[in-house]
Amino acid sequence: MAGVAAVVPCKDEADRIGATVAAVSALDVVTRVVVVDDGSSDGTTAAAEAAGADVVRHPVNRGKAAALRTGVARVRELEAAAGEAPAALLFVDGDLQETASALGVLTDAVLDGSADMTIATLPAQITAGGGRGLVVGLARRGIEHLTGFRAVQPLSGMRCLSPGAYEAASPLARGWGVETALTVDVLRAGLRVLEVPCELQHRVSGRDWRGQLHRAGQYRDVWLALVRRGWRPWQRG
Ligand SMILES: Nc1nc2c(ncn2[C@@H]2O[C@H](COP(=O)(O)OP(=O)(O)O)[C@@H](O)[C@H]2O)c(=O)[nH]1
Ligand SMILES: [Mg+2]
Repeated sequence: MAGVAAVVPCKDEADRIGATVAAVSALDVVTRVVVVDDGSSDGTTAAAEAAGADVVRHPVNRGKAAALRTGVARVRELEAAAGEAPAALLFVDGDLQETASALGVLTDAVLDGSADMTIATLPAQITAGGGRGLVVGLARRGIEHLTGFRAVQPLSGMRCLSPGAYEAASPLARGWGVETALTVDVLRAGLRVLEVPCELQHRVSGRDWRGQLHRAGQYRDVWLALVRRGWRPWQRG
């Protein structure tokens, strides 16, 4: 595999994206960083470009899965133009800032072929907030029911995928269902998934109305992704 290409989907991260891009770019194995600005209303695009990322912008907000798809298409386009083989993919949330430098441990197992997809598990977060685990519980139960895999942090967005794992998970599930569906689809293709502890800190959604709205949207998308893959949570057993 020809190194690692990072894809950073984000919205309204002008204050954080520069530090995130700098930290990811500094990883030895990372050959390019593509930021997808998903209809931000702040200076996210300018900040990402100033930090040296290749930026693709959605004029209107289309959700995280669409942003990832746009980012991977851009990576493949750049590789084809340069005559390079497809790199492994590193999906990175835009709000990790300097802590994104800890992502190196995610790439090792994919590059040495011992896993097809790695998922970062995060330590306790310094910032306050967070939900009451409803969405996490839903995703964990659904993934376990469909695949037998018990995920510690089923919604973690930091993942490294081999080109084959990405193909197996395509087309990606919509919106916030993308992480849950990635795990189910990669496992169902007979590929290997590994959770790897990673010293990351991100902005945690709060308990205000904005945070609750975010979690309601997450719940809907995770539920849809699981039902579309055959889980019937309303039936027992
Ligand atoms: N593509 C895309 N990314 C988003 C959107 N909203 C948030 N994000 C990004 O998704 C990541 C996680 O979002 P965040 O608000 O931190 O949620 P939390 O970590 O689940 O509490 C961050 O990198 C955000 O910039 C969106 O509408 N579209
Ligand atoms: Mg966050």
